[in-house]
Amino acid sequence: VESSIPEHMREAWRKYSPSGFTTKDQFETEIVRHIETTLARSLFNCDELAAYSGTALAFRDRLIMDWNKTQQRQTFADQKRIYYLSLEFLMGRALDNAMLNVGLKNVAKEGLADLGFRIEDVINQEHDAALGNGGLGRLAACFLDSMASLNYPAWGYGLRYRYGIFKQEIENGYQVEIPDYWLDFNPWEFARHDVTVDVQFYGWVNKYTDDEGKQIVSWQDGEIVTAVAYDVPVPGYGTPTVNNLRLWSSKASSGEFDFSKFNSGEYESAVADQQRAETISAVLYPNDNLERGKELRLKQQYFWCAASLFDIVRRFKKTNRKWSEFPDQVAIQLNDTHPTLAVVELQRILVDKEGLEWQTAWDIVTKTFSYTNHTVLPEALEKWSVPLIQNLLPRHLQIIYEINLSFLQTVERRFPKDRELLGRVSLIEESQPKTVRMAYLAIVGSHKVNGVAELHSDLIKTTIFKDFVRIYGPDKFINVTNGITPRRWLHQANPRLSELIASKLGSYEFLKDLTLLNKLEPFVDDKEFKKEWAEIKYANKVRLAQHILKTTGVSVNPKALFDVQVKRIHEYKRQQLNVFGVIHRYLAIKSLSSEERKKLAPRVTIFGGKAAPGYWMAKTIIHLINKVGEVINNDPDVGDLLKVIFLEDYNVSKAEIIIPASDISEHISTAGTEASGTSNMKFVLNGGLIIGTLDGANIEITREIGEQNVFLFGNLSEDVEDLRHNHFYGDYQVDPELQKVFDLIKSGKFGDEGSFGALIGAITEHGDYYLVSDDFNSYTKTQDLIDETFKNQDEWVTKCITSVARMGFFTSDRCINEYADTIWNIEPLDVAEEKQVRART
Ligand code: OAK
Repeated sequence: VESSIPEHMREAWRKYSPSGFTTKDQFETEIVRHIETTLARSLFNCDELAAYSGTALAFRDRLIMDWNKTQQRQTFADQKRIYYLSLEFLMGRALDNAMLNVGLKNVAKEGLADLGFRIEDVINQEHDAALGNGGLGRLAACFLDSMASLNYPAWGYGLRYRYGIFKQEIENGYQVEIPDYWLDFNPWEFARHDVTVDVQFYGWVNKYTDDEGKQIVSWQDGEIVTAVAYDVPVPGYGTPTVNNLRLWSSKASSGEFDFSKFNSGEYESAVADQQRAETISAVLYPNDNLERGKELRLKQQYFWCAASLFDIVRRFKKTNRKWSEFPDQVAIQLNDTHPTLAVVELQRILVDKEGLEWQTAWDIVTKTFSYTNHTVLPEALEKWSVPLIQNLLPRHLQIIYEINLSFLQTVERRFPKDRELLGRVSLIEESQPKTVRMAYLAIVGSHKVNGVAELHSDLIKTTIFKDFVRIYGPDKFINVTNGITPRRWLHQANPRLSELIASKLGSYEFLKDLTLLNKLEPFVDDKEFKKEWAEIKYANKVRLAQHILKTTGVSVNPKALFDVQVKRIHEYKRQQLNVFGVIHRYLAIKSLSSEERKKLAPRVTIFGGKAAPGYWMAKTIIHLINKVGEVINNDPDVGDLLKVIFLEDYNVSKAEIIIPASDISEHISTAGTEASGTSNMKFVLNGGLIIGTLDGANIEITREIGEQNVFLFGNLSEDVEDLRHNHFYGDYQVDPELQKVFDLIKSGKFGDEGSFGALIGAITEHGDYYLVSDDFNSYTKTQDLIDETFKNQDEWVTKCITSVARMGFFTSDRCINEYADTIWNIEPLDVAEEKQVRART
C-alpha cells in the first residue's frame, strides 16, 4: 500500500525531518533520550547493555535517514538494480561498523566517556548476527559492504532465522551445541508488517483451455504461509549510500489461518498450524559444504525465493515497462544453488500469471540470472528428490521437466550422435528416487556461471561442468576471485595497523582503493616504521593471550610464534593434519635434552571452528585437539615451547580479535578441494604470513605477494587423482613419522583410543582420501622452515610488510566491480551531490 504526501504539504515534512547528530553533544542528547524513553531506564540503572542499546538506537536513527534517502534516490534514478540472493548472511556485529562507516566513532567514544562508559565495553555487548555457517555466508556480508560502499543500487535477500548458527561450548573436550536465540533485542532490523507476500505450498495443478482457446494453468489449493519483510540497513563506508538487506520471516497467513478453529474448541490444532508456519524461518541449517535433502530445507528455499521474486516483480511493475525490459532493470545473482528455485519461479510468474509465451519468458529468465558455484565437493551439490518436489511444488516440477525437455532437445540437435551426453547433462538424475540436479538447473537458467578463484573456476570447467562447457562454449563460465572488505577486516579489526598505514600513505583513502597499499613498499627499510609495525602485532597478541587466559585458563607467552587455524572443521580442510603435526612436534621436544630444547622456537598453536552437529568425524577432530592440548599444556618438559589451544565458539567477532594476532595461519586443504578460502586474505592483510597448499586463492595470493613470502607445501591438485588411486592399487605405506604419531595416539596417551582409531583408520585403512600421509613430510618440514625464519624477526617483519603492500587485489570492491562489469552490466549511482565530508575516526 503506497501513499504519498501531496506536493504542497511537503514543505512541513522537509522542515521537520530530523537531520541526525554530528557533534558529541548531539550524540549524548540522542543516547540519553533513547535510554530514558525507548528503553525506560535512567542513570540509576544504566548498565553496559543499556549503554549499548542507546548507542545502537542513536546510530540506527542516523542510518535510517540515509537509508530513506538512498531508496528515494535509487527509485528516481530508475537504473538497473542487483539482487543478491543468499540463504546466509554472516554479518557479525553492526555497531562498530556503523560508527566507522558514518565517520562518527570518535564522537561516540567521547560521548560515551562523558556518560561513564568505555566504547570497547559497549561494543562488546552486541550479539553477533550469525545467519551463516562459514565462507559462503561471510562472503555475502563482505559483498553487501562493498556494494554499498561503491554506491551500487543493490539489495540482499535472505531469511530471518530465529536461531542463527549454534553457539559452541566445549565440555570435557567435546563440542556441545547451544541454540543461538539472537532476536531478544535487535535494533538493526525494521519489521515491515505492511510488506508481506503469501507463499503457496502443496496443492495440485489444473490445466484447461479457456473460451478463447488459450491454455490456462493454475496451481490450486494447498496451504499458504505469509512472508513478512524485515529490513536491515547496510551502510557504505564514507558515502551516503545505505542499501537494504531484506530478510523474510514466516508466519501463518491471516487469510488462511482458521480462526474459527479457536472458537470450535480446536485451540491446540490451531496453535499447531501457526507453529508449523513459523517453523519455516526458525533455524539456519548448520551444515557447511554438505546438503542433506530435508523437506523443511526445501520449504525454506521456496518460501524465500517466492517472496523475493514477488517483491522484485512488484517493484519492476511500478515502472510500467514492457516485460522485455526486465533484464535491463533487474540482475539476480544466485549465491550457490540454494536459490535456484527462483529461476523456476520467475518462469512460472511470466508464463502462468503474466501470460507470456514460454520462449519469450525463458529468454527473460536466462538474461536475468547468473550463478556462483562455491564448492566442488560432491556431498555439497544439491539434488532434490523428484517425489519431494512433486508433493511440495507440483507446478514447479512440471516447469522443471519442460525446461529439461527443451534443453535436451537443443543438446540433441547439436550433438546428434552422443546419446550418453543427454543422460549425463539431464536436469533429472535417473536414480532411485529420481532427483533434480540443482547445479545443472542453475547453469541452464543463467547467462553466466562463475567460480570463486582461478584454480576453482578451471576445475569446475574440466570436471563437474565439463559437458556444459562443450554445450554452451567457454564464455559462459568465468572466474571472479573472492575478496574481503578492508573496512571490517583491517580498519575495524585492527585499528592501530590501519592508523599506522594511514600515517604513511597520508590518508585513509586505501580503505576505498586497496591497491594504494603498494605505496607501503618503500617503507620496508624504515626502522622506526618496522618497530611500530612489530609493536602493533605484539599488542594484538597480548590481547589474544588475555582472551585465551580468560576463556581457557591457559597462560600463553605472547612472544611465542602464534600459529592459527580457524575455520569450519572439515576433513578436507585438514585440521587433523595440523594436530598430527602438533603431536609430531611434541614427540620431537620430548626426545631432546633440556639443553637442546633451549634452542627451539616457542609456539602457540590455536584452533577454532565449529563442526556440523551430525558430522561425527569433525567432532572427533575437535575432541582430539582438546585432549592433545590437555596433555601438552600440562607437561612440565614442554613449558612455553608448545601450547595447544582450542578457542570455543569461533564467530565473526572472535575472528576480529584472532586474525590480527596471528604470525602464521594455516590454509592446508587437500589441493583442489577449497574453492577459494577468504580467511587466507584476512590474515595476510593483517600482517600475518600463511602456510598453505597450492589450493584456492592461496595460489593467487602467492602470485601477488611473491613466493618468498608464503610457506607452500604439499602435492598439487593435478596429482591428487593418481595418488588416491595408488592408495588402493599401489604399494601404500603410511609416512613413518606419521606412524609414530599414530602409535602415540593408540597408546592411549590422549585417552579415548576408540574414537581416535577411526581418524587413524581413515588414513591407514580407508584410502586416505584427503592425502594426509602424502603431505605429512612436506608439511612438517615447512613448519621447521617457519621456525627458522621466525627467529630472524627483522626478515619476518619485512615479509609481512611486503605482503600487506601487495594485497590490494583481494578487496571485495574489486570483486564487486568485476561482477558489475562482466555479469550484471550495472553502473554505480552518482552520489556526488549528496556526498558530505565526514570526519574520519
Ligand atoms: C557452503 C554450503 C554449500 C556450498 C558451499 C559452501 C561454502 O561455504 N563454500 C565456501 O565458499 C567460500 C566463498 O566463496 C569459499 O571461500 C570457500 O572455499 C568455500 O568452501
